Amino acid sequence: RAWDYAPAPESADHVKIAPRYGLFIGGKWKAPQSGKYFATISPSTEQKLAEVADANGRDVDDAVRAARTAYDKYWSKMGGAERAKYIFRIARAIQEKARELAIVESMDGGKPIKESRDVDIPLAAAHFFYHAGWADKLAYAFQGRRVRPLGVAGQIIPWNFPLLMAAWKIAPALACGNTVVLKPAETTPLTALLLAKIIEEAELPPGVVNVVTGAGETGAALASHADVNKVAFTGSTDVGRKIQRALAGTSKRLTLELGGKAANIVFADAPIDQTIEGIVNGIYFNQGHVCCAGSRLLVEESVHDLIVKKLRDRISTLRLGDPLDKNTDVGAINSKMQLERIKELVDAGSKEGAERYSSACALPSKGYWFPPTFFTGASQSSRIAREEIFGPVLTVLTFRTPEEALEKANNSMYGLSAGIWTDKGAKIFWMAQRLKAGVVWGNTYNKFDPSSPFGGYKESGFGREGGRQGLSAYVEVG
Ligand code: TXE
Repeated sequence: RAWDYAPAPESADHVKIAPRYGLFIGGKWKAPQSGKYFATISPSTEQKLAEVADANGRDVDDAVRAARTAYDKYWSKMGGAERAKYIFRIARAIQEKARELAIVESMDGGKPIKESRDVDIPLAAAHFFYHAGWADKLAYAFQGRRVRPLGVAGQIIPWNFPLLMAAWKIAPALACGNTVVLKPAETTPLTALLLAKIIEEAELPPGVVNVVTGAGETGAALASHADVNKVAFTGSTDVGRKIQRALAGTSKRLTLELGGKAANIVFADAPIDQTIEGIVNGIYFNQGHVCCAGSRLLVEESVHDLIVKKLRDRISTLRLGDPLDKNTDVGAINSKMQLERIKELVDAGSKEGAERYSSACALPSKGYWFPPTFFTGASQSSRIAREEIFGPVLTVLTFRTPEEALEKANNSMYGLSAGIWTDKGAKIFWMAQRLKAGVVWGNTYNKFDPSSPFGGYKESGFGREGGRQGLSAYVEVG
């Protein structure tokens, strides 16, 4: 495990977060041209962690120019084996700093340390290792065809898996010979900035990776910059649409990874206790801030009451609180704004007549918190059954036949992922063939691997990240 590599700090007191971070452009740390900084706070304490540069259009311009120069001068000229060495170095450095990265991730974003420690950081390292392996095998990956990089990639990422999303974006871009300007989310910029430090220490040629921090305007300036060849975005469906509109009529390549409302489908013959764990993991992992969260539970009618009872018992044992406590199961909601969104949809659920159950855990007085919650008796057309809540809130629906389960599961504007629980393998395959979802899990949930392509159908976006398919987003094949 990546965790085992890290000799360093035991607690937040040992982690060095600088009081202020500039922009990482052309291999140097620069002050923003406007002179403006914004605070990033810990959502579990509401304390300021650091000030972070607010990049404007001119900073974005500098970053894109640096990326272009690095592309022309170094990166596009380098052989794949040489690029691989740099990417391996980044992977190793993430492992060496795993503990520090995990702590900062949990402080800045609110997620439980056992998740950042065992999932986010090791997977981020794994993503760089995996793509380092492809860097000198691109011709093979595309059956001996001529493979060329695209140029400068503008990458905009969200706040739910800050370091992991940076890895998902940067690793394939570099492996394929592109250079990068990355814009992290404004509520969770710190681990992307620590990654920039790692990249600096790994001595990548200056400008191969640039990090510009800021809010939506910074992202918009990056996406629409004339000298960016490829835009990769993970975030809300609304912003995804805005980016699509901004790019219409340009020759830029685009991949979008947007929201979801995944069906987690439980048949009566499923192994019940394993399934309960899968349901809990599906929706309460990372406070439900997961685009592929199993947020619509479809249960075969005959086991509905049993599942609901067991779920109720199980969520009353989940420990909510300090993200840095390794016994914590449910951490803080990422931001005040996200907490408001969750509350609004939960209120709508109650108003629409669904029955709400929330675990009775005490909420800390400071910070942003929401207890693990589920709704029963909701109608298929209610807001809580259709809209992405992006919080620890599950909506339970029922079905009687596999056909009905399929029809309900596919009745969504989204199509990112789905889960199936049954003791019949054939049923899993039958459903998986027919589900309109990019990822389908059988008797498990939220399992990720860099070799598995991830991405959506319908309004969950287009393009794949990970696997050989993910490389296609960063190359011209001719
Ligand atoms: O996302 P935004 P928000 C969903 C989830 C959540 C909702 C809103 O349902 O409740 O979106 O979250 C940058 N041009 N997901 O408002 O705004 C922004 O700075 C370019 C699902 O936080 O989409 C950040 O870096 N960029 C999702 C990134 O976009 C812009 C993960 C994502 O923020 C921009 C996050 C613009 N005009 C939220 N405006 C998933 N798929 O996992 C903002 N940004």
